[in-house]
Amino acid sequence: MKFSVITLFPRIVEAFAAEGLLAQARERGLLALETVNPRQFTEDVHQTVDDRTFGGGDGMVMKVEPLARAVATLEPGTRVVVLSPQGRLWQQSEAAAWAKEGRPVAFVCGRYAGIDHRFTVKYADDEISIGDYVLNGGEVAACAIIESVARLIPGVLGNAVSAARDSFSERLLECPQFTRPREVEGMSVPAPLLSGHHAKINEFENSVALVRTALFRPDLLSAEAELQPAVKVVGALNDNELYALGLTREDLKELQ
Ligand code: 6GU
Repeated sequence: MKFSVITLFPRIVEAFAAEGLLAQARERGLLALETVNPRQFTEDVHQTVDDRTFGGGDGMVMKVEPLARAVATLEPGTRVVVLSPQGRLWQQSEAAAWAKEGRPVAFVCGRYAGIDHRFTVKYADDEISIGDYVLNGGEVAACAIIESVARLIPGVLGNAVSAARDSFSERLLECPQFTRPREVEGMSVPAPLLSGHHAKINEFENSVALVRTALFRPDLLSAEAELQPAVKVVGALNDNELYALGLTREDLKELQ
């Protein structure tokens, strides 16, 4: 799958994609990444990519023409996505759909006070945000979206099971994980995880996932979610096991 990033700061994105699983995926030909700098497509000696806003607002706005010329270099059929805090909120379900479809994507990264809206109207298929906070530009958002899609492309992750089990694929927060030793600083690995009994481990992990989601991300929980059996399973732990999960008896009481 091919990703293009149209950005005034290509080194941010190139450094990001030169490490870890993304770098490996590129070496193996599972994904391609290019950056395009709109400054290459300016025609004046100052290589101007931005200008003052009409209406007298603060800050500079990115001009249409250099961005339009950058878009003209893309492979035909590329999905053009403007990144801005005004966009639709990025979601795991969409990451999965893009990875499945495999259509090339180009991200247009705004800087300064944003992009002349006529570029978005004419050239963008989509406008996306990664959350309700403001970044200095779209580069970090492009990196986040690329990583969320790339890890769902078959072969990018070593272990195919791990993507399916992650948070949000099942629409719940994941159960925390532990390794040796069993006891550390007054916290104990919960006994059900040591039982070696798969059905029991599953029931326990699902219960913890449900309880943690109810406490920390109630917005993700459906109205039909059966919370009380999960609260009972987690409530059966001793204090040191509960501590290891970052939970208290008071947390559980709140859910009853
Ligand atoms: Cl996509 N861009 C900027 N500048 N800020 C953001 C964002 C994008 N998503 C959340 N905040």
